[in-house]
Amino acid sequence: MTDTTRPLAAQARDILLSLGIAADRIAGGPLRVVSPVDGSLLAEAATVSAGEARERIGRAHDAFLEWRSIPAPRRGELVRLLGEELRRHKDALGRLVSLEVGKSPSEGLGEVQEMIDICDFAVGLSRQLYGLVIQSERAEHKLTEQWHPVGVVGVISAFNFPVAVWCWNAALAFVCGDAVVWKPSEKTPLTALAVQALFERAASTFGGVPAGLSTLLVGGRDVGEILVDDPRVPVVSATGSTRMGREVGERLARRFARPILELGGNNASIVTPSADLDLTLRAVAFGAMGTAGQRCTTLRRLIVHESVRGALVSRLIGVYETISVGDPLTSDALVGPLIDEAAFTGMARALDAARAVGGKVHGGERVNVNGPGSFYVRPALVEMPGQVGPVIEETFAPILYVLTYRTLDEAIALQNGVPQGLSSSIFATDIREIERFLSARGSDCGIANVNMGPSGAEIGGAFGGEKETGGGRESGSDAWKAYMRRQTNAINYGRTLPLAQGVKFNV
Ligand code: UN1
Repeated sequence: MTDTTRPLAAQARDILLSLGIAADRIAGGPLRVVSPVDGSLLAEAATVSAGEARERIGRAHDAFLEWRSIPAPRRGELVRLLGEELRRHKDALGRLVSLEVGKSPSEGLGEVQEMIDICDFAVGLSRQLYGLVIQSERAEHKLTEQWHPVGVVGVISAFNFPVAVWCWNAALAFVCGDAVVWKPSEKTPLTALAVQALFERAASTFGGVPAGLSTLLVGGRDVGEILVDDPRVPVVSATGSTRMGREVGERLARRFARPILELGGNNASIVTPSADLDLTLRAVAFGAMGTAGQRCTTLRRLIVHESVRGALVSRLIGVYETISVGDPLTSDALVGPLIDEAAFTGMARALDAARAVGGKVHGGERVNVNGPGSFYVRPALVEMPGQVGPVIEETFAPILYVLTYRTLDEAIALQNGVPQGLSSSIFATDIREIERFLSARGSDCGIANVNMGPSGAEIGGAFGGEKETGGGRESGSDAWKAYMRRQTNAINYGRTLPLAQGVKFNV
């Protein structure tokens, strides 16, 4: 168990060294890793050079060439062992997530649980990478469709889910027969080092895993670009801002590589007259303020029917005024720190922009918890005159804009009237309103929930969204197909050669 009375850097170091990470990987390197909890320096991580990055991608490619021939259920065994390591080290890794990202202990552990869940899912999947048998139009012919490993999968992950999102991608990629090269956020290399160490433990228990099957590239943007541009990487899964994703997507398109993009969200909930307001209040609180508003799926817009607006907003203001903001490691505060000063500046700028167009801001001020090096805020509730100004942008901070509607059509138009399309939800007990929201004319998002907020998805469903969210799908359902290549086979088992579409070609 980690000694939680030690300074944060010592705790992080204890965890990393106990997992077998060499001390020189986390000291004296060029990448300064700061804890958002108190602004203290956690480590100075080593980074890879451009040459090393290319060499590691090459090794990952070699590993793929071997791994693709291992039977998929056997590949699943490696992922099962990874899940075992994650179970065994759940407390330590969860703690490291809290140290590096500032999540509450419960959310840090929840992130590791999400990894375990996707490992379990992938193990089952390793026996279910089903193809198809298709009826042929020709006599004594058969059409089949099968799925093959695709190659090296590049994963570029964001700070807010520093390890779970890697696992969504990697657990599927490994059972699909691919190698994985991971470029974690520059803000969170320590959790990435820890996960890579756990993978290596699983690999050594498995025995005979080709070297380089899972490869970590700690570094900056330049390293990310090398990964995105390398022709040996046919699939790149990137999570982050729309600006980053547009660049990645364009670069991948130039070389016809496959993108899996999970970019900005600007998620809304519609609160209808039939909503259960007690449940709505609790769901809105978690959706908008959980993880200090730093989830892709965070609730950012509340679209409330005029008949319930007064009652709901006054209760919400009460919750916003009293919600506990504090050190996630030493208190049981529900709202921890923002990741850094830039996040705080972005929040302040959005609130100014909201005021400038007539928004009424409740909360949003900085709270001094652990001195000037860390950035804690009281979450902001902003009553807006309409969907204008900063409301159509994603600000990665706990700001909830409140809008009012009269008809459900109007509410859905507001919900869909932003460039992003990740997640959405409706609070209602009227089945017509619920089904209308879920219908083809309803929410345009990749995720549409009922009587819960837009965040906190389970791994079993496909995760991702439309429009500027990037269109990628990760995690459950049939998201695995993006990590394989599809092959159509036409097989003639007769002695004649009938041509498709009845074409004649007699030589
Ligand atoms: C993200 O914020 O990038 O649905 C992922 C959720 C989490 C994952 C969020 N399971 O909120």
